[in-house]
Amino acid sequence: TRFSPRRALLSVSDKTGLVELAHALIAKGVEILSTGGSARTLRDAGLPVKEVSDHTGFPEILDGRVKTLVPWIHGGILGRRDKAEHQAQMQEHGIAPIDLVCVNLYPFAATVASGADEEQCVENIDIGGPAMVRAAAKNFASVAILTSPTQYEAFLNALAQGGTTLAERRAWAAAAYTHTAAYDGMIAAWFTQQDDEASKINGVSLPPVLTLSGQRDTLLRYGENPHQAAAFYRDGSTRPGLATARQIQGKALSYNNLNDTDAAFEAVAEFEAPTVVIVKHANPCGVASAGSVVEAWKAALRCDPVSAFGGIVALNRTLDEATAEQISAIFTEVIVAPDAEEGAKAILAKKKNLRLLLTGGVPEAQAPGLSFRSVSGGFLAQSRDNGHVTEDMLKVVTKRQPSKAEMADLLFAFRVAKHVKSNAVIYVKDQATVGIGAGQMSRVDSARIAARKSEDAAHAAGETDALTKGSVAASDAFFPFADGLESVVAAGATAVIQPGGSIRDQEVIDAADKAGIAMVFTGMRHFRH
Ligand code: 93A
Repeated sequence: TRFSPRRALLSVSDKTGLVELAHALIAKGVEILSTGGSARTLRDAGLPVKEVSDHTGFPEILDGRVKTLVPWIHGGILGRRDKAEHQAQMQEHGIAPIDLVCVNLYPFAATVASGADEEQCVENIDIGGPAMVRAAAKNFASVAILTSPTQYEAFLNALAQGGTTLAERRAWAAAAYTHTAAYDGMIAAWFTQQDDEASKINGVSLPPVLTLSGQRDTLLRYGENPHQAAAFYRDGSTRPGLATARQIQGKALSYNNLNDTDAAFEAVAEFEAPTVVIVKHANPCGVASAGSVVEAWKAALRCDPVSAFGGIVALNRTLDEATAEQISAIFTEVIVAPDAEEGAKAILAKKKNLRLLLTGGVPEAQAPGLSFRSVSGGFLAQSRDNGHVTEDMLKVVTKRQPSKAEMADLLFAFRVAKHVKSNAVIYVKDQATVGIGAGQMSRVDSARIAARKSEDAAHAAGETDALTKGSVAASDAFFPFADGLESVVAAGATAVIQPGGSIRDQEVIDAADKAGIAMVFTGMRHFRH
């Protein structure tokens, strides 16, 4: 059964679409109640509107802190239409039913973001708005609640068809509680940031209460595996990355696609020069920087062309025609880039299944933030790994100093290591990975796997020497014993970068000196699990 409102309360901070909505309601004979600023907007547009204070006979007081927090509003929203006692009590107290509530809240987040002082932020904590939103959502049996201008069109369509359905009102109620929960979450986060000095770790304060909240955006076909369910939830972030990605073409995105795309794009964002990252199963299988994107692609692909098949490719520059041509020569699942030339788009259009995502920018590798992982009984939260090792942080611990070229490759290798699952050992030559060992329980195994993969790559390229010969090596965490170091030396590395900090550092340094290689310590570890 469809339901048409006779009385509506419009009280909005974001006045987008307000006049059009009221106009359509008035045309249907609906009485409009409204608070100060909203009423003014409607009157200015020449629409008949009744101030809430005239309706209730009670003025807006305390600088507007109490506008709608009165029984004549909340009784009108909450009274059950199907209960005679409710109807009788409403009559007795002169409470008229309100069957449409359209409210969006004081712009708390925008006020905080504008750098406003504490008093202004506090004044922008909406109390009456969420109370009405929650009340109307509770009475969804008879009341419609709209919390965003994006819902007006659907509402007006329903009205044109004779009124809103129960299913529609229930869906708006769900959106309403999601809205107020996220709103309170932001306020809680702001308060805890204000006075959480005591629980700061490394200058980052972790809130005592964390509510994960996000708007379900895309339902995905399934999760990591077909027997799992999955969706992408937006957390409101506008940082370049998945949040800003527009899909230009290709099949629908899967859970694994999104996870891998994010990993690839976060990795490519570490580099200033034109860079390409190829990811497979959340690990890079080729990373290279060069003078142009197409050269970077060729060098990245050379590292592990077998794994690159069906991979995810991320660029930190506009995708040009030459690169699009090259990438589309092999089977690729996703390409993500800040932008693409029209010619490049035309080339990819021939590959119907290939997904092209354009984001308008690259992620900020050094931005702060929190990352989460679910565990039984809750979740783990940590500040984002935004660590960025630079040359001035490095300490040369061997007799031999790295050459200038080795130094550049060492830094490159360590930035890649940050994005490879632990234990990570990476070989790099000329700003390109030539061997990546990922996700092993023993660091020696990661070193050996990387070297072996590099031999395969050399073989595929028709070269006789393993690509690791004359390379540099990075390890995401310290070598606990000399054996890991000896294995990268055996692979042909001439310089090594690692955090240092093992109780056996001296053994490892001695082994490096004995082999005549250079080694630098970063003092920063990049575990990634
Ligand atoms: O200050 S409040 O917490 N107290 C109230 O009683 C109240 N009633 C509505 N905020 C209140 N509102 C909010 O005012 C609404 O949520 C809306 O965001 C805003 C609309 O005010 P105006 O119509 O004066 O622009």
